Amino acid sequence: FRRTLMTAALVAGGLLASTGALAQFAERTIKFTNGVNEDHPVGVGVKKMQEVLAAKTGGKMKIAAFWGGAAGGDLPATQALRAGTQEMVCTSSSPLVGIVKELGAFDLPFLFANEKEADAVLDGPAGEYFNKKLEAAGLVNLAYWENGFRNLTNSKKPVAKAEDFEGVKLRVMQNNIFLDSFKTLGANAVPMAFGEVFTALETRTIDGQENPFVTIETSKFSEVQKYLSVTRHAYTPFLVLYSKKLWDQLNPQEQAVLREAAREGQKVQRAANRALNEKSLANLRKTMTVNEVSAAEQKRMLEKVKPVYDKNVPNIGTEAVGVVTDALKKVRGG
Ligand code: TK8
Repeated sequence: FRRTLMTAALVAGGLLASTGALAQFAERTIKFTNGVNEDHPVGVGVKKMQEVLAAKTGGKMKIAAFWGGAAGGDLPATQALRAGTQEMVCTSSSPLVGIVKELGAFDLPFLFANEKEADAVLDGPAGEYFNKKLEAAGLVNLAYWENGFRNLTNSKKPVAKAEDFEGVKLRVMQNNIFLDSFKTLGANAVPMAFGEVFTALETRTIDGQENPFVTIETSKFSEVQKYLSVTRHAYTPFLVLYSKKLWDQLNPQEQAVLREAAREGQKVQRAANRALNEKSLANLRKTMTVNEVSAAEQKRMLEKVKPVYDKNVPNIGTEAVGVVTDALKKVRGG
């Protein structure tokens, strides 16, 4: 009997403690937008965030997610975050170079060789360096998630060597380094928001685009593209951003639980993305003509875009590029 009483007292105490803790959280519905569809692994990451928030705040903090660009593109959403009219966006780093020029470091072609390098750079002090720059621009980066290594699709021909870019009208992100890179490779590169890409491909306004396998599949570009060339020319991370203006209105407990949720989300999002990568490629093979680009040809492409480095590194900032290349040296054991 004493034991039961004690247990009851402990349970009551625990409940009280957790009710007390819950009082720290206000009822909030956080608007989260992004350009990919819900079946992209970003969906897995957001679901995890929702679960963590539900468990830790007793359902008080919620995320309302909008998919497929239904609530607008990444760049306007990011501006809404800066203005304090929207809480969250998951966006590629690339369209944000007009806001934080240092992010251009991630757009330099053939910078990362594999996911291990990307994780080491992004989750270490280098990632922190960019987080500080983002914060100064009104954006709190809760975590780096993964879009993946980018590959080329087009409706005209297999691209196996640098010369094959000639005559391909290619959508690039709204990013001067991508624009320069693909122009230098010989393509007719046109900047365009992600939300316009499917229709532009379908109507043949453009011949091609470049994105990771999983994004190509989940955004259904494979339905309107014939050739997939495995170039792996860039790894542009996803940023999971929160409006600094609105962040500053949260209390430390709310901030901590959001950071935790984004980190938990990162684990499952990256794992899902990597598990899906090969599966997506296999699915794309069913309808597309796939060619691998040899290491030697990737190297020739890199040599051809060398002037893009020379021209853009000063604009990005030698400090920012140095932060990334130093971190890369470290992970490469140099
Ligand atoms: C999704 C975008 C997209 C990006 C692009 O919102 O624009 O090509 O790679 O995946 O962030």
